[in-house]
This record gives sequence, C-alpha cells and structure tokens, in this order.
Amino acid sequence: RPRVLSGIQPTADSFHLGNYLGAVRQWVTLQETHDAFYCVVDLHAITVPTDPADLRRRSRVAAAQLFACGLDPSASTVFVQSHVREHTELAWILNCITGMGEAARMTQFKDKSAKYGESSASVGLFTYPILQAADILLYQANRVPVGADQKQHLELTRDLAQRFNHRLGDTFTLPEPYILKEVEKITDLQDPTAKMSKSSSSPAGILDVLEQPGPLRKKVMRAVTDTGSEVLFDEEGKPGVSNLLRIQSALTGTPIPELVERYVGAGYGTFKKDVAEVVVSTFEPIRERTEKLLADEAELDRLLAAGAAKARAVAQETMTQVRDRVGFLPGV
Ligand code: AQP
Repeated sequence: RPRVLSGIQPTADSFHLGNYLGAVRQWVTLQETHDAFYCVVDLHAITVPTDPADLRRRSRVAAAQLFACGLDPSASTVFVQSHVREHTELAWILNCITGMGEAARMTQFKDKSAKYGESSASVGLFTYPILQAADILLYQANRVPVGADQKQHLELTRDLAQRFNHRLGDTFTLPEPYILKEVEKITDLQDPTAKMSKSSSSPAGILDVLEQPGPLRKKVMRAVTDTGSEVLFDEEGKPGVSNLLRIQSALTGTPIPELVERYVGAGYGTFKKDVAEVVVSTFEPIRERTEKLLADEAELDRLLAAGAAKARAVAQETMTQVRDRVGFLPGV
C-alpha cells in the first residue's frame, strides 16, 4: 500500500473548518487505502511563543479530535511528533543541505514573521519547512494530504530529498502533494479572500469544530456575503457566497451547480441557514466524541504511546540508513 503522512499543529483549542475539510477529512478517507501516519506536530507549534500548559492541553485536544473525526488507531498510526526524536535529528541534517536563500523564499515565514517582526521571529519559525520535510521523509511517504498553503513546503521537501539522494545515494521516497481542489482553501467568514486560520482569523471569521451550535449558527448567519442577493458561484465577484457554497457542497456531497439551482430566488438568508445546519450537524458528533476521549486522559495517552512506538520503528529504520550515508560512525 502507498504510504501517506500528514500533520496538524496543536496551536488552538480546536481545529477549524479549513483544517477539517482541507486536511483531516481526507486523512480519514485515505486510511482505508494507504499505510497512514498522522501526527500532532508539537515541535512546529513552539516555533512561536507558546505557554507549556496550553501546549500540553492542546496536544491532547488535537489528538482526541483526530480520533473523534474518524481516525482509527488500528488503521492509522496516530502520534505526537516530539515523541519520535528522529524528527529533530533528520531536520538538523536537512538544515545542512538547505541554502539560506532557498529557505528565505518560503512565503509562510514571511506571513507569520510579520506578526513578530522579522528580527524577533524565531530561527525555528524560519526553518519550520525543513522540519516539515523531515517529518515527511522519515516515513518515506508517497502522498501528503494538505491544503493549498502547504504546496510550497512540499516542493522544498522534494528538492531536499532529491539533493540528498543525488549527493549521498538513494535514500528518500519523493512525496507527492495530495490536494483536493474544491477544499484546498476555505476562507475566513469575515475576510473571504484570506484563508481561515487558527492564528490570524478573528473569532467571527472562523468555525471551530468544537464550538457549540449557537455560536456556529450565528457566525454563519453573519458571514460577509456580497452585494446583490443571488446565490452564485463567482470567486472574483462573490468570494463570500462562493466560500459558503464550497463549504455546503463539501459537507453534503451536493455539486455546487445543483446548490446554485436550489437557491434561485431564495436569497442569502435561507441559504445561510442551511449552511449553518450542515456545519452544526457535522461538528456536533465530533465534539461529543472528543469530549468523551478527553475524559479518559490515561487511555488517550496510551493510544498516543502505542502510535509513537509504531512510528518510531519506521523512523529508526530510515535514520540508520541516513546516518550511514552522511558518514556518522556506527555504534550507538
Ligand atoms: N483555510 C484552510 N483551508 C484548507 N486547508 C487548510 N489548512 C489549514 N487552513 C486551511 C490545512 O490544515 C492542515 C493543518 O494545518 P496546520 O495546523 O498545520 O497549520 P496551518 O496550515 O498554518 O493552519 P492554520 O489554521 O493557519 O494554523 P496556524 O494559525 O496555527 O498556522 C494543513 O494541511 C493545512 O494545509
């Protein structure tokens, strides 16, 4: 079976609709046909200032949500990145074959560092895509399901894998991005040209998986729609309505043209009410399952330890080969 790997950051107390549609929902489908590795990337989360208690809580909440969304621990290897030390070891080695200019081209660093000022942003935030390359290459992943924002990082991963293979001998599988066009960028409800994001969206712009039905409904009803009253799919002219159509289509499986036809003459109000209902009915069972999983912390930690043991076995195999190729002495 082809291998798939992806990760999600424990940077908030809930995943949002963009994470769910752009990533996690695909992960669940892919576990049926792939040898699947999914991780909570806590090492990535500390690239920006992070409170330890928040990180600990959010890592468990993230893991619980992954299981609650449908990842099955007997079908997928679900683990926490920092439990497998090989991630940082390989990241260092890849750092040493990455050009400064190459790393400086990563646009996500430019976006995220703007918040802190480029000189006070951490070096870890700068090298974040290299750690991400290590995450993927350690597991010899064939496919990486992500949203469109990660395309550039995937290209860097492929470049680094190719460079290492070329210089030191064939070692890494070249991964392909797995991006579903329809949901590659779910946008902010208040700023429908920007991506919905844990760290940069305002609370009114973001639909959290663990949010209660009341606030979820309110946010959809207050989502920025565009002038006019027709429900039409037009990314340029009606980005807000188009985003809601994309969401409704993805959550119901109804093609967008069929939805557009359904709402002819209905106006934005009826349309938004339906979108709100489908969001609520998708998230409610996930929230309930997450709460149950979080109520038994010991069992959750046990599942994560078992996942880490499976992940470590694969990572260690890759690293034995990598160490030898680089020229490190055997014996430890
Ligand atoms: N708006 C989005 N639409 C589609 N996919 C999205 N993803 C994130 N936002 C959207 C995908 O979710 C996965 C996990 O994301 P992440 O937690 O690793 O970080 P991110 O991409 O940086 O997402 P956020 O919400 O913006 O988090 P913060 O604010 O913490 O950086 C990825 O596959 C991503 O593509």
